[in-house]
Amino acid sequence: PEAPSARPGPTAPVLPPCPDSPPGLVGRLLIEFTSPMPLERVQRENPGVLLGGRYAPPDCAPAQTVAVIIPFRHREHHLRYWLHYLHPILRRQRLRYGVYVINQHGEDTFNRAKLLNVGFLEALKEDVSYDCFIFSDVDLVPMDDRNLYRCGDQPRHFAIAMDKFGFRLPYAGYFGGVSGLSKAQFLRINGFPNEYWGWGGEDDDIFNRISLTGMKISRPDIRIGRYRMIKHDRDKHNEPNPQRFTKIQNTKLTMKRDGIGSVRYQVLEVSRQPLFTNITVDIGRPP
Ligand code: UD2
Ligand code: MN
Repeated sequence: PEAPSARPGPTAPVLPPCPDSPPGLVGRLLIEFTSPMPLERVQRENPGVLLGGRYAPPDCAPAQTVAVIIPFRHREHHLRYWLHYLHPILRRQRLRYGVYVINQHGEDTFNRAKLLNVGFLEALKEDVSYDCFIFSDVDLVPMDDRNLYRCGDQPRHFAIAMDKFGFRLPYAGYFGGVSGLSKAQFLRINGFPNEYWGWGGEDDDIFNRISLTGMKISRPDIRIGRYRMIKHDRDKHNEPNPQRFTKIQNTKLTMKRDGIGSVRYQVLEVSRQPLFTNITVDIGRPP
């Protein structure tokens, strides 16, 4: 007798695990920011992305679920380029991911690291299964899709060779731009500092937290970790923070009390857009 033919059952099919090195990557990419990028076009070109900027590969099960967190205020034209370039890259990388734009409400001094802390907590409220967090400036686009946006056994620094720094690491302890930590790694350093208002220093404080807890930064090959930054002037209300030099001397003392365990904020709006989730938040102002 013939074996009964396989019929689709009531449950979803079990997908095979996604391969460690995704097939279908293209390597070096041409990245340019010349003509403006209409959001309608980006939406049209990314039909597989679900409401809120969620995506999962149709053909395999990824090992991790990645929340991409973007600190944001008044950079809509940068965000459109970011979405245009990153969605196809993340899709080719076979990631299960969501994109969260953490938009600082009001015109008080900008606070990048505090917004990233908010992003960590709010992404987990959207989906408890996030176990990898990629923190990305809105103006940074990778020039090579082999730079995989996943977490590993050490915190990862992705943006190591930027055009604005001549495609070199500006200094050994540099951790700015785009970085990634697993949930466990993030909690181990008590998250990021909330007390860096204005430009600078917060990335060095995060580097200190990682070193002080005995972890080591992992980085891609210098030929792969290449980035373009969209050229911009310094924003209003994000002046260089004059306290940054003394603050980064004191990470060891401050990291226990200032971090994910002490972040206070108020969510004003969560709005699920076609290509990202926008979370507008009141994070207060410097004391
Ligand atoms: C560098 C680092 C950045 C951070 C910063 C110091 C690079 C490529 N990046 O960026 O990671 O450490 O120095 O704080 O070296 N933003 C807004 N609206 C604003 C201000 C900032 O959306 O009004 C966001 C946006 O995502 C931006 C990011 O904050 O990309 C960093 O600010 P920036 O681009 O002005 O600073 P930059 O390029 O010197
Ligand atoms: Mn920038």
